[in-house]
Amino acid sequence: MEDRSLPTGTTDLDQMRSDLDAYGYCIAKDLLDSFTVAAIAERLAAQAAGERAAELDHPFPAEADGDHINQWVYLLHNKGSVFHQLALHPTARALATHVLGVDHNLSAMDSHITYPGNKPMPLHTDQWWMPQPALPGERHNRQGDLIRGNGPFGEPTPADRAIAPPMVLNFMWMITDFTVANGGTRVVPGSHLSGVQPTGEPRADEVQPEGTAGSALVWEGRTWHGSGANTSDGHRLGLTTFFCAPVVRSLTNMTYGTRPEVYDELDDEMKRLLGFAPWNGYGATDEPNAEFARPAEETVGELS
Ligand SMILES: O=C(O)CCC(=O)C(=O)O
Repeated sequence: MEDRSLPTGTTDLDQMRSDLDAYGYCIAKDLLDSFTVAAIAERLAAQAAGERAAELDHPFPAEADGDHINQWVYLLHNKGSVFHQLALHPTARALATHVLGVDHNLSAMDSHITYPGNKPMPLHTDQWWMPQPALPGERHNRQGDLIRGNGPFGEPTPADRAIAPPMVLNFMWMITDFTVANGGTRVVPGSHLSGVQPTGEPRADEVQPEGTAGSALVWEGRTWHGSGANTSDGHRLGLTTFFCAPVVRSLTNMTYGTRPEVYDELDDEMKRLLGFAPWNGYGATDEPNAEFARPAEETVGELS
């Protein structure tokens, strides 16, 4: 029987915020109209097919060892201006602001396409790299020594000591319907408050929220999650606008990876999201207070 106390699809922003706070995820319903969904689906499917045909496709997400079936399409902002509206969408930005603060960046904008016969992803969090808080006198974890998949492990129940805050937010757009059958994302409700990492194994307490194309499943960086097995006869188009706090290194190298002809067409807000604007001096090139970092060819080189 459906647990009515868990988040269900909503168009109410306050409900989304409170679901994120209480459960670590929410379902934002009906954000895109059917014409927009169709335009995005068409561009994405064509891009994915093109990358497969050119043998430039990426079947191996870091979290899903040995999955030769699913496909990731990276750096979508280079692959069609139709995708930009997703990163700039007011609901995505409002929830990124709720969790990360007014200043946040786009860490990645990728698609994860689950095809029939795939393997489900092991449960993981998107901020396995975040050190645990340490009490005075306790030895801290050195951030640069942390390794994906190395824990600390535990149960997804509320911690009895301080835990780290969320530093990233994953906004997974459903470009097709997300169903249990086609590999919709699994999440473990409440796991964001545990302060520990999942071992990767499936769990009895995971849930797999379903939603219609044009909606989004949103989870914060500490929430245990992973994609599902696609047992259907169709593909699932998922598109993630993944946001991070401004001092966090982005998952995809957005500034180096932005194609010059795409950069020339970006508006200032998209440039800021992609990390071209310094944040309190971080991310600057030669002028910490410049509105936007200057590209290498405009910076000062060796002088005498
Ligand atoms: O594709 C999915 O359903 C989940 C993707 C995921 O786990 C991730 O982006 O971290």
